[in-house]
Amino acid sequence: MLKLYSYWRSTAAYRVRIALNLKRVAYQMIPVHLVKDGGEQHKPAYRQKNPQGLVPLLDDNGQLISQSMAICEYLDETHAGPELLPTEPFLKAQVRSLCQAIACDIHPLNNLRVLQYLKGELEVSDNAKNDWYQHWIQQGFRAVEKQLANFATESSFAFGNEPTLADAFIVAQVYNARRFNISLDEYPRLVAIEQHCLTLDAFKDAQPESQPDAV
Ligand SMILES: N[C@@H](CCC(=O)N[C@@H](CS)C(=O)NCC(=O)O)C(=O)O
Repeated sequence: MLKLYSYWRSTAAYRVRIALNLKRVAYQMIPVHLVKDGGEQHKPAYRQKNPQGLVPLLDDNGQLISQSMAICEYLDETHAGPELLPTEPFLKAQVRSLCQAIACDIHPLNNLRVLQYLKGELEVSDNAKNDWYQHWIQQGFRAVEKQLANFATESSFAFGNEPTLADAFIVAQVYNARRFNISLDEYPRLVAIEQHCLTLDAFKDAQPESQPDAV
């Protein structure tokens, strides 16, 4: 059975849990506590598996895959079921473009280790750290909201009539923004997609608070 190294509050692991559920793939979840005792992701046993010291990490019968986008695409290619990346090239490019806007340009700036570095080594105040978080989320969300608006569709999903990786990445990142009390008033499309997706079991069951390691 597939194993997923995950942490309940990890935005990147949340994306993969949604993808696994959408594909209806059974998996064993192995919790990696990112905070306790300085973070299990830094322990040699985990670093051996993922030298980046980040979750998620997928173990497919001993074959290890890091990076949520790579894992999601691997799952899509190796399992039957609904396509998480559309076949039509333009639509597929739109999905990848939105996922990368989130995974490459928004999320890394607000990752745990970045916030810890700001607070620790650089000794910035809590207010300055929160300003940093808000600045990058809002700049990123404004662009993504516009990108979605430019893609005229009647669908409740980001692109096309079925959920794709774009929806998984949006739902996880909006969860993260809510956690940090970011106002979402400027992003009606992002919120509408999130609310619609969260009516579906695949998304609901992947929610952080539903995970066995949630505290
Ligand atoms: N680009 C990576 C990001 C992975 C990542 O940043 N994971 C975070 C949790 S969301 C993490 O493990 N953080 C641990 C740390 O910052 O020490 C992906 O998409 O998988």
